[in-house]
Amino acid sequence: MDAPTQQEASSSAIEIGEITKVIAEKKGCGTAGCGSQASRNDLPAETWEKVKNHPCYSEEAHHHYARMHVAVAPACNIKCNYCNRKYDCANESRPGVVSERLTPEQAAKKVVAVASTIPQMTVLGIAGPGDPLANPERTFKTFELVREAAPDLKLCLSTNGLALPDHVDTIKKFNVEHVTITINMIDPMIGAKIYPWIFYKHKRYTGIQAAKILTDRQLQGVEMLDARGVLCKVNSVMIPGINDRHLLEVNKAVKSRGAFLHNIMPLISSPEHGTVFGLNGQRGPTARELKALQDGCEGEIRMMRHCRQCRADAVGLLGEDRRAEFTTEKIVEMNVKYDVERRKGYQAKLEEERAAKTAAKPSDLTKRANNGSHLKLLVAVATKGAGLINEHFGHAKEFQVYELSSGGAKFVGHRRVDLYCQGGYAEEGRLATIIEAVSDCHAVFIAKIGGRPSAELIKAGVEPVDQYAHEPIDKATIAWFEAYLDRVNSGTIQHEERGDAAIRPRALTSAV
Ligand code: CLF
Ligand code: SF4
Repeated sequence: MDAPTQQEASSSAIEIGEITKVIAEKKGCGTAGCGSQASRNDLPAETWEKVKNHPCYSEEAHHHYARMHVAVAPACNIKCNYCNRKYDCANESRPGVVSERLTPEQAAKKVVAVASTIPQMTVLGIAGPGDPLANPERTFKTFELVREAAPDLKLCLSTNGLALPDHVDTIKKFNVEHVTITINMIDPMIGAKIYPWIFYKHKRYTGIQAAKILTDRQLQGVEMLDARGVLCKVNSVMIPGINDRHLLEVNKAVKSRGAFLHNIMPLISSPEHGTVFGLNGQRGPTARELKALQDGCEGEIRMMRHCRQCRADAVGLLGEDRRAEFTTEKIVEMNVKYDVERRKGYQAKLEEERAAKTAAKPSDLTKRANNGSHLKLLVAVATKGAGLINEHFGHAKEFQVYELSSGGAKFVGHRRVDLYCQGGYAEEGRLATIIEAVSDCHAVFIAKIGGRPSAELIKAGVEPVDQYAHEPIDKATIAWFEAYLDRVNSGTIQHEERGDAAIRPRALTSAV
């Protein structure tokens, strides 16, 4: 992605200022259970049961539980300017990736194979490669087959919402407990800049008329899901200069209609993706702009910040890519028996470990809250999952970003990076872009790091921290933050505010 121009940068500074004002008016996000970091005590028991092991609906769960998508839905009924239909639906998928299309029968076989191999895989989602509800027969047939073969899996789908009101009862019938709608606007004037056309009731609509129909159907869909007790997540693509400020209104509108969670994702646009926005130079937001908007929305509704804009055929923990283990060829050769009891046993053990970690948190947080510091800073963490600092700098495909304050360690996003180590050799050309991606952080936590990247991070003012290798992220980052405050208080170091970091579009050749 190109860096913002001076004009763009100054206009975004105004936006960040405006959004900060909104946060101040709302007195920040002090409410318990705010964000998808909600825990057992913040939610009604019935809702907690639905989200506790869904990696997208619970930030904490995404460290432990996996999801998979099956690409059974090729057609789409609308056109988004950030999508190139040669590729997958960009509403829940990065542009520039293509999935192998499956029949419902092939999909069900794949689900059984994956869930038998990965016992922490708890959710089957259908998110494309087109719109699942523009392909209702294939989508619901897949759900039917999976329901029979793997009854303990949660079912999930993601849609643009145009056809949703026609299918809400079927969604309920198949016990699909989680539905995502991508809502980028509630103002048709803005919608006309995002959607050139829709196809509705055998007719093509364009411009404001198309956007009006789409927004009415989407908001109706949110209300209908809420009335039937189906958890609704809203995804929004942040498009600077088009819908960025407007997403504050979208946030209020979906909250008032019963949406459970709001996921604001950055536009990923690059000319090589061949999308309208990619070709006309529309930029995506910077990390700082995205965070400011997410912070501004947070008092209204739980915000999701750990989305990986994954593929329509994604398999594994969020941010992990295990598709290569489950190609059609490999699945034919696999001799699997779906064992619900074994899966339950594995997950029960996982829950025990998770409960132990949660029980250990309050004393850490109480200690922090007593410190009285007003400082807030970001740190980046290299992790393979399980909530641990367990990845080497050179092997990290992404860094998870935490905001540290007297309130504790709060997950606020992630930064994708290209691998520094490839086949045992360091790719020196990549080091600068990796450091740029975490340049707004005060420290990077890693299990191990080499001399050169360590020296370059220090030169960039980012502290490499490897003394907490394989320890829990919360505990380690809080301990480091305490030591940091001591260093500031004793005058050993001076606290400095950090600038912005870029969110770069992912290279077309990247594996995840
Ligand atoms: Fe898939 Fe989406 Fe269900 Fe999750 S993804 S259909 S809710 S199971 Fe999750 Fe992937 Fe983000 Fe989607 S990280 S793109 S939000
Ligand atoms: Fe592309 Fe998805 Fe939009 Fe359809 S709904 S045009 S597949 S991004």
